[in-house]
Formats: sequence, structure tokens, C-alpha cells
Amino acid sequence: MTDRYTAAHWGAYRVREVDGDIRLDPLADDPAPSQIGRGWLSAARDPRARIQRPAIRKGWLDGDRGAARNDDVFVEVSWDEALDLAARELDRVRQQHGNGAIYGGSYGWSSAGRFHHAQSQLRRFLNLIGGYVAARDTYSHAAGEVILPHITGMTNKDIEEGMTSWPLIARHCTLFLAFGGVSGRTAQIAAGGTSRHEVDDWMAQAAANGMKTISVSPLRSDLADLPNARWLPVRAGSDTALILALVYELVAGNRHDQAFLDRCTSGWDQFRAYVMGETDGQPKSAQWAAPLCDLAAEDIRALAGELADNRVMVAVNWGLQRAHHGEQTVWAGLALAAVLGQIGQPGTGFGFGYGSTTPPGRAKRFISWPSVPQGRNPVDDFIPVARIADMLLNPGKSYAYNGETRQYPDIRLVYWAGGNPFHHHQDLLRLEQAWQRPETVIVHDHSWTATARRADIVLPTTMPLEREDIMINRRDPSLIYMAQVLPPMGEARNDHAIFKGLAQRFAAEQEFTEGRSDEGWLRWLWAGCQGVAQTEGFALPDFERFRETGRFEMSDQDTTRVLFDQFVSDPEANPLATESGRLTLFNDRIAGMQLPDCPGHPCWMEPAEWTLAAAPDELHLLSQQPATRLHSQLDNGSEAAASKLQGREVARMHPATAARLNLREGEVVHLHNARGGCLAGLGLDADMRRDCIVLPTGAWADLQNTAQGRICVHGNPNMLTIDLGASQLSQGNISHTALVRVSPWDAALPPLRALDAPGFVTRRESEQEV
Ligand SMILES: Nc1nc2c(c(=O)[nH]1)N[C@H]1C(S)=C(S)[C@@H](COP(=O)(O)OP(=O)(O)OC[C@H]3O[C@@H](n4cnc5c(=O)[nH]c(N)nc54)[C@H](O)[C@@H]3O)O[C@H]1N2
Ligand SMILES: Nc1nc2c(c(=O)[nH]1)N[C@H]1C(S)=C(S)[C@@H](COP(=O)(O)OP(=O)(O)OC[C@H]3O[C@@H](n4cnc5c(=O)[nH]c(N)nc54)[C@H](O)[C@@H]3O)O[C@H]1N2
Ligand SMILES: [Mo]
Repeated sequence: MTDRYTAAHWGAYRVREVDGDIRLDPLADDPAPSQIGRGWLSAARDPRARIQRPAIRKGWLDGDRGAARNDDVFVEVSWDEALDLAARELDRVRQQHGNGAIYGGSYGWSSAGRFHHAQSQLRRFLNLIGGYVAARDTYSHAAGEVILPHITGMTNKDIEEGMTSWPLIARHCTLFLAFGGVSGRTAQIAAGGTSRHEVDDWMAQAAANGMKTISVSPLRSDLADLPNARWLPVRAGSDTALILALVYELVAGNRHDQAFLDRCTSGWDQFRAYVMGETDGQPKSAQWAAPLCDLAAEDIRALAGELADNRVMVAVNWGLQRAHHGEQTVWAGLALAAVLGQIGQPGTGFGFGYGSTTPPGRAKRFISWPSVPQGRNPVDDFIPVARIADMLLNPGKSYAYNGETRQYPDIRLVYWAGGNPFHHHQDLLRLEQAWQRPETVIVHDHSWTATARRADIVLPTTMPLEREDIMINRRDPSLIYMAQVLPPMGEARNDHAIFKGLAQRFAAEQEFTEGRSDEGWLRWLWAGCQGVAQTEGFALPDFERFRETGRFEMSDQDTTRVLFDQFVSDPEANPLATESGRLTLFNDRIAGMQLPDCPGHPCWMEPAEWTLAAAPDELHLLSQQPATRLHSQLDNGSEAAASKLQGREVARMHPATAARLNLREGEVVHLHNARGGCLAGLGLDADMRRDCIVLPTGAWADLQNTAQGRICVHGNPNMLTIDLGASQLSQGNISHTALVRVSPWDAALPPLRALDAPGFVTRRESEQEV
């Protein structure tokens, strides 16, 4: 019997038949299989939430120009009719307004599998019909992505892949200073799939070797229970102040590494002058930072001393920079590591995103496998990804981005495949307003997400379990042939097949498919892999053999890396691609942009919202990644369902805070602020700051009109977050910067609607009302 496997961003699985049913067993050699995967099959087999047939929004058929887009019923149609309509609209918009009126940014994680990657397929298709307005950077780490090339000369991808390897940390690091913690919760994930989850193991091994870990976070749970671990419960949004104070105390105590600063950095004098208070009269001392961070000044001083006495890794997680002025935590963290002078040595220095997903720090050789070619986009316009609502609301308006002044395009058609903006974007009521603007919205998804229900043309796709694909992740040592495990739900088609049908209508089918069937493409990709392997010095089996065995394990791929090692070993011979060739602690280019919210050196600026400028009953909202899902994916599955309270996402607060606000564990509460509100079940957690509330992302937004206004009755935190750029440098999202109030919900509990399909009417019912 052949072995069958499949893969997702949360792990790889062996497929087994047990008593006539399918089971997905995590790989036997995965040390910590993900919790998320347990909800996969139930979500895939959920006929209520899965989209069964192509559907057209009734109001759009009636010519409402988007007015009812946020709350409408649908008419199910045949594939031919749906594809005809979609092709007609795409053609109309490009003829009347040009391809610059089509937004194809389509941000989102879609699913693992190299061929059936929704965004690759979408871009390949749109590029063939004249192009689209694209999106730049990510929701994950835009602030880091934009500032890192300025200050390190490396892209975020270079940093992520070059990060100092876990085995070196376990061997050489004596103090791991983790801003935002290092969490197995987020390390469940690797974009493109992972055969192993090893972050918790590495942290445990390092701790066993005597490494101390200090987790600087509002939540104790951001770090696993480890020996030698401590929790520094910093005020949310204040980390930059803490880091500056650590720099100050190191300099004041003459414990900074002047030789390293002279050799490997530029702009130290300007940055030092700011930290010591010479430029603005305010020394950034422990005394200064203590009230900002809500920590004791002597603890900050003691920490500075401890840093100077140890071999330190300064690690900043990604969440810290999804915040107002998020660039500063990254830059200040790098500066602190420079002041300690241990950058470029094994196991110490600076890291960005340890534990935020599985791969950073992985000690494997990374191999670039082939992918589906996307062609060239004839339109060169783009927006910073999180400016979507701004763009739709303000065509023609100018905005700043990374030193440029740009103008928003006038978008008439939005095409989304593989993402869920009504989960991922901040301030969803504002997005609802913006979403009424385009003339047409086309969405591919396999489930009736909040975004699919807000599309005019809804095209149902398969899930990975319903098609064949291959997992080839450049940072994973396993190659996996993903077998088809289930028949497609309803009339669902692969994204590729959908675009093939559209390409046909533009007389571009041959160009789109290059004459290949789905299997032809898998064979083509695999042949490319075989070529790559050959140049890397090993051989891959032929396609048939790979499909039969389901898994190929690369051996001898172990390697370790030290971030910045070559540069530090000889900065003159191996300069960085920055303006000075060194790490920039003052950056002339950034300073020259004269941005009020991103000056020329790491800098403390108060965030738009935080608890030091809050009313007594306001709490800081942390909308962390969910333990039971990948964002909104599998929210309809059993694992997410089991974690909810009365069907609602659980928000956690400190027991003393609940008592103070007269709230009880297990009841449904109402989180609200000026931007909107949502309901959530209340859970208690004594191991968190008293001025915070945690509500994970991803509950399928279920917006209903209630006596308290239009709220999400299911618990999506983006009803409450702020739709503002981190700064005018990066324009990254600031989802971790928000204050909320929490009240009991005394009214009747509105029934959930998000996990069921929307309403349908027949064609005749639709026409009668026209
Ligand atoms: N408040 C707050 N908001 C946040 C964050 C936060 O920390 N706090 N984090 C942000 C971050 S880091 C990110 S990355 C984003 C994530 O935001 P998204 O990536 O948009 O979230 P997902 O739920 O993964 O959305 C993927 C969508 O693709 C669909 N899909 C899966 N497979 C396929 C397929 O084969 N074909 C098609 N057509 N569709 C498919 C899924 O059903 C799902 O609707 O959220 C961001 N939003
Ligand atoms: N289970 C699961 N894992 C995931 C994902 C998922 O959806 N589910 N999504 C993946 C994706 S796309 C991404 S980008 C990564 C994101 O990875 P991260 O950004 O690392 O994850 P988050 O959960 O957003 O944030 C981690 C922690 O940062 C802390 N934090 C927030 N604000 C502050 C602050 O001001 N100061 C300090 N010190 N700490 C703060 C919060 O306590 C939070 O729990 O996660 C990935 N991993
Ligand atoms: Mo992300």
C-alpha cells in the first residue's frame, strides 16, 4: 500500500483510513504537532459553512452599486453564468477605466501547496489580462519590513532566513531577552507548511543548558513554563521606552561596547545624545521609563546590569511592531544589541520573530524550489497593504510611504482569492463603508467567510484536502506529495480551474495553462525541483515514485547561521547595504524624510492609545493570534468551537479586573470603543496585567444591528482596532494599539449567523423585486 500525506501551514499529516473513515495523523517525527490541525477535517466537511455553488449577490444583480454589499442574500447560478459575469465585469472595468482600476492585492495566507496557491494563480491570470494594483508588504511585519533595509541593509526575508540558529542559542546564549515572549502558540505555523514544530524544544534545551529567559510582555503565557524563566509585565505599547532606558543605564554605567559601536555602527553619537538627554533635555533613564513601562526603576537598572554580565540575545517578536510607531521597537532592539556589542557572535545579538512562526532560527539549509510563474504586472501601482480602506474611501488622495508621496488609485473592481480582509483588517466598520465603494467585488473562497458574504460574485474553491498538490517549502527538510483525501465539496473547483475558465473567456487559456493539466503542472514543478536538487548535490526520486511514497526527506541538511557574522568579522571588507555600510543608529535617509512619526534614530513617542492616557475603566486590547486556528481559517471546525463560550470567542482578563468591573467568568460581555464593539465570552487569567484584555483574532465577523449599534456578535477584535499606519514610513497595521471598555451584556444574546451560509433567493424571486 502506498502512503498518503497532506500538508497545511500548521503541519504535515499522514492520511489513514480507520474504520472506513479518514484520519489525519501528525507526522510521527513531529515533536509538537499543532492543535490547529485537529479542527481541519470537521471544518472541511461542514456543509453549512462551505460554499456549494457559484453565487451572485442579489443587490448587485439588481444594480445597487454596492449599497447592500454588507448584508445581502445570494442567487446561486451555474459555473458558466458566474464565469461569464465575472469575465464581463473584468473586461468592462479594464475597457472603461484601465487595469489600474482593478485591485488584485488580495492579501492573505490561503493554503499550503505550491501549485494551488490562490494568489499566485490570481496574479498569473490578472497579469495576462493587463495587470492590477498590487499590495506591498504584509500584515505580519510591515513596520519591520520597511525599516530593516534602511538600518541593516537587509530585507526582512534576509533577516528572517539569516537569523542566528537555535542550536547556537542553546549552546552560547546565557540570557534570552524576549520582547513579546517566544510562544509555541504562534510557532504552530510555517508559511507553506512544516514537517516539524521544534521551537518549544529548542527553548527547553537552552534552558536545560542554563540559559535564562526574560519574557517582556503583558502576558505571562507568551513564554512556556521553563526553568530560569522570568516574566517582566511591561505596560503594553511601552517597550521602546524600556529599551531606551536599558541603553541609558548601560552607557551611564560605562558598560556599553564602545569598540563595537565605533566599528559596526553609524550615528551612535546622535542616538547617544538623544538617549542621554542632551538633545531634548530628557535623559531616558530608568527613572524616566519606570512610570511609562509600569516597572520599578531599580528593576530596570538591575536588568541593565544583568545584560552587561551575560551573553545576550535581544529578541523582538513580530507582534510588537504591529503597533503605533512599531518601527521603533525593532530599531531600538537592534540598537540595544549593538550597545551590548554581541551582534555577529554565535547565539547572541539580535533576532526578529523567534517563535512568531516555526522557521526563524531553524538550523537547516534553505533551498529555493520552483513556483508557478506569475508573469509580469503591466500596472506598476501598489498600496501599502493595510491602506485598503483608506484607498477605497479616498481615490486620488496623497499619502506618504517610505519616503515617497503617492496617490491612491480609483478602484472599481476588487478581486480577492485566498484572504479574508473582514477578518484581518483593522476597524471593520470603516472597512464596511469603504467596501461599498467599488462597483464589483469578486471573491474565491471555500467557505462563507465575512468577505465571501460581502462579494458580488462568489466562486467556490476546493480545500487542499480535495486536490493534489506538493508541499515544497524552502525552509523545511521534507517534500510532501499532498494526496487528494476528500471529494470536492458541492461544485467547488480549484482556483486554477476557475482562472482557466476566465482566461478562456479572454482568449488566453493557452497562455494561462501553457497547455498543462493540473497534473502536468505538478510534474513540471517536480521536474524543476529535481533540477534544483541536482545543483544542491542530491537526487530526488522521479514523479511517480514521489507520488507513491508521498514524502521525501532531505538528509544532511543541518547547518547553522549567525546573523551579521561576516559583516561583524570585517565591516570594511563586508559592508552592509545601508547608507553607511554599517548598522545605522542614526539614519540620514529616514531623517531626511522629516516624518513627525519616524525620526532619524530610535525614539520614544507615545502611541495613539495606551493605558497611561486612558480612563480608569479602559483596558488595552491585545488581539493575539488564536491558538485553535490560523487566523480565521477553521473557525467553523471542532477545535475552535470547543474553545468558545456560548459560541463566542473568549476574551481573557485578570480576575481582579473582572471583579472591579462587576463581570463574571463565563458570561458574555460587550467590548466597545468609539470605533465599534463586539461580544465575547469572558475568561479569567491571573497571569496577565490588570489593565489588559486579550481577544484572539479570527472569529468569523458576524455584524448585526443591535440596540448597542452594529456590533460583531461573535467576537472579532478588529471591530475595535485602529485603522492607522504605524507611521508614515511603513504604513503597517497597528492592531495591537487599542483601548476598549468592557460591559456586561444584559440583552438577549443575538443568535450567531456567521457559521451558516447566507440567505439565498431563486432567480425568479430576485427578478420579481426588481
Ligand atoms: N487585530 C488583529 N488583526 C490582525 C492581526 C493581529 O495580530 N491582530 N494579525 C494580522 C496578520 S499577522 C495576518 S498575516 C492577517 C491574516 O489574514 P488572512 O491571511 O486574510 O487570514 P486567513 O484567515 O488565513 O485568510 C485566508 C483565507 O483564504 C481562504 N483559503 C484557504 N485556502 C484557500 C484556497 O485554496 N483558495 C482560496 N481561494 N481561498 C482559500 C480561507 O478560507 C480564508 O478565508 O491578519 C492580520 N490581522
Ligand atoms: N496559532 C497560530 N499561530 C500563528 C498564527 C495564527 O493565526 N495562529 N498566525 C501566524 C502569523 S501570520 C504571524 S504574523 C505570527 C505573529 O506572531 P506574533 O506577532 O509573535 O504573535 P501575536 O500573537 O500577535 O503576538 C504575540 C504576543 O505579543 C504580545 N504583545 C502585544 N503587544 C505587546 C506590547 O506592546 N509589548 C509587549 N512586550 N508584548 C506585546 C502579546 O502578549 C501577544 O500574545 O503568528 C503566526 N502564528
Ligand atoms: Mo501574519
